[in-house]
Amino acid sequence: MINRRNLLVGSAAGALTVGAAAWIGKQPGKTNAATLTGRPRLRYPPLLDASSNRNFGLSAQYGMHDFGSGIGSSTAGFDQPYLGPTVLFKPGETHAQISNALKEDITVHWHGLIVPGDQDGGPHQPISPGGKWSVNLEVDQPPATLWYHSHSHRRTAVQVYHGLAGMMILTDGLDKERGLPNSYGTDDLALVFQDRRFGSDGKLSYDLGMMDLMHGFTGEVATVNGQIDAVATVPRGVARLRLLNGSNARIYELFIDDGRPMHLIATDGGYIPEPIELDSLTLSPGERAEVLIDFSDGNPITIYSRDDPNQGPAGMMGRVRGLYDTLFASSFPILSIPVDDRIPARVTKIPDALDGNSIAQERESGRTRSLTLNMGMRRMMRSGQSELPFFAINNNAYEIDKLNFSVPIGSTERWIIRSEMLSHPFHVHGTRFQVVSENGSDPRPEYAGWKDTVLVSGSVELKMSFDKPARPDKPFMFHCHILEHEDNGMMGQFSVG
Ligand SMILES: [Cu+2]
Repeated sequence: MINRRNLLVGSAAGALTVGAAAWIGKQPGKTNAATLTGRPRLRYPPLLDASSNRNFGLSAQYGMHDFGSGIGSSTAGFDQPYLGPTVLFKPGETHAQISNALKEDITVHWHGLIVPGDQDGGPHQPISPGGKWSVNLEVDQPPATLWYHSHSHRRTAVQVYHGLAGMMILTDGLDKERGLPNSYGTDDLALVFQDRRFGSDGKLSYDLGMMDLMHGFTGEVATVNGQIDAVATVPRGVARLRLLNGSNARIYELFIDDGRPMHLIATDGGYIPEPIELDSLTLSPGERAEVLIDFSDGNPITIYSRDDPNQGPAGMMGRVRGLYDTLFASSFPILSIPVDDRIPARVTKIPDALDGNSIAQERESGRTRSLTLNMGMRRMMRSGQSELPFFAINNNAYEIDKLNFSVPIGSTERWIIRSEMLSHPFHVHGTRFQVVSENGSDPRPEYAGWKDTVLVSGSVELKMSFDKPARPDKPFMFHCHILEHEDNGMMGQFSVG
């Protein structure tokens, strides 16, 4: 059953909030290995290796998935009941064939892959029920952890929530030379963090209320790779964690219970020049980070997150829920990782340097664009007195037939993004960017590398180049990655040519 251990704090249900907070406490201590016995082993998505044959297929299907409570939920996935395989591929050309066995349109967007608009898999490339989409991905970017997910017009949130997502690893085969762990599922762990809500029947629930729409849909239960309460094991050495926030809306502020650091080695766009030691790491929806953790002392750890700043006292709901959040806003455990001495350790040292590219752009930026992520309540004439939420960018709610602007190919631009009411993770298709500043200061260390998604809490300044073409009928998207915001209008589109 779902027990207190996996309940997140700050959920909609007050009683659960109190219970979980009482169990979790505000100061996580050290993980006790004895408490981990009997918990399920974490499973990793199957590795779909397309690196040599340069060809892979994914089939969207309905499924029945047990997150670990013993009760099956209706879900969807690629080639399996929930989520999809981890696609391993190399720079160059790779052919992908997607088939859709669902009863509704889906798309497959390659989040972080810098490819032309007609390969991007956005809302203009629906795959109808029973249909197929065949695409040649032309990839010429550095190695990175990416992901794929449905990006259906107004249906992204519900489809991703039910499982239409998976990880991608773009590799150049040189990680051994870099001194990095690269044994998938042993010392190189693919971790998809998602919070989920379960009804009183124990089944997955996506009952979108007004407040869920405003804040984005969050759940009270932490899952990793679609599992509740699972335990990963690592060798007594250095392990690499590929972290993907595949949640619809939850922002994680991750830290390790015994205070040991995480060594950041890669951001959305791949390796940074040298590891950065972090005590905590913010990961908003859509973002990825690769970290190394040193387990050579043999002690188990638990990865925790602080509560979502958008849901707690700092968020809008804080003013309404007030007291509960102030008293109980806290942390919750996501994943415990004990050491298994039987697994041989290959890497025992954090490398001093990586060969990541500096993010300083050589090219001078031309045009500056200012984009404000708008949200609020609007009185609807037709519904009488009731107010309904609205979402937009620069006061334009997304319209699939309307191009917001065109960018000349080969140009470099400065984008100033501002957020309203909440923190919003901002994602741009078809490019990668440098975070020049956050609220006028140097960006947080997590933004030291190339990014395609950035959390905007106030304002950020980004610099990006546009080298991939996108026709007006297959444009690139820019949007909030809180999926309920995206689906309801906090999105725009542009062509490059
Ligand atoms: Cu948003």
